[in-house]
Amino acid sequence: MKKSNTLKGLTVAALMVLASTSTVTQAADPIRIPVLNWSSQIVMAHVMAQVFEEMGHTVELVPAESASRYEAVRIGDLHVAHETWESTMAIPFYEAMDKGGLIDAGSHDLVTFEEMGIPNWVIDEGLCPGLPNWEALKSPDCAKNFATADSGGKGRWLEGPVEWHGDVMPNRLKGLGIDDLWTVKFAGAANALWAELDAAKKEGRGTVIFNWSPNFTDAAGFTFIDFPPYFEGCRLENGGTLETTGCGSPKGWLKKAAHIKFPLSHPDAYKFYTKMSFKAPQIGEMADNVDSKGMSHADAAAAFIANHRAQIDLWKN
Ligand code: TMO
Repeated sequence: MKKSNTLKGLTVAALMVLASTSTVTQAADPIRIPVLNWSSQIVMAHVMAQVFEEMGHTVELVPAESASRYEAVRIGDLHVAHETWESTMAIPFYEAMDKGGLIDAGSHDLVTFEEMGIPNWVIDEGLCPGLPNWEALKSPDCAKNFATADSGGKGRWLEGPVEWHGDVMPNRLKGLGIDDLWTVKFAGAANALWAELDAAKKEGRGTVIFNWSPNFTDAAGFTFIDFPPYFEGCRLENGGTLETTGCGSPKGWLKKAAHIKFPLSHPDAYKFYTKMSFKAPQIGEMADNVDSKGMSHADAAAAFIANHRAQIDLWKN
């Protein structure tokens, strides 16, 4: 009995050393969260950072790029990829999982869509009769209402940054046989898409931009164009042909990826991460705090946490 008590005492002492060691380890090994270039992703990064700090962790917000961040998660340079959009990120996500080192930490509670579209006033003002059906874009009278100084007389589609989807949209125009009337320009960052909405409205010209849902524009009057239906492999970059690559975008999930060792290195943070599951209006709110209300990303995150404190606290337990 005495021996076992001593052992018990030793075990407790050992556990206390372990506990203090693991606290030191946490301080030395910050949780690394990627920061990309659209508002909800950045605000959610700050939400997680602020919550993890409340839990006693240190956090690093790491500038990252959309596709290559999955390899960074795989090898542990990043711990998470908290906004993984099926339509545009499923392939690098599954490739990293296949190589080993990246795990699926669950999905947010919503359906995603990423597509070219128009603000509703473009339809209301009759700048391209027949929209949102894509066939309206075959009309030269429509296309000319969407020309800009840099579009060579063609109608312009303003895509997101080229690193988001590469040639998907230029190939879409070719696949639809309307690349003689329309051309794609790439925005430098998401901000340029919202600036384009304002500029086109001021100039009274049509505009087609890449956009997504959930986003702050869900509440602001924006319509996605109806393209031929998506099917698995229709895009040129997924093995499709010129005949099929005119297909539109799929509806999809919004997943959370994690480095395989995150559950072991930061168990409580990982547990929060697996429970954290936002709904569409919450993603819209994160974006709206920045893109409509003009808050900094950190302030937008703090406001979001304050507005959803009970939910956040539930996920922390
Ligand atoms: C990945 N995004 C939401 C910008 O389309």
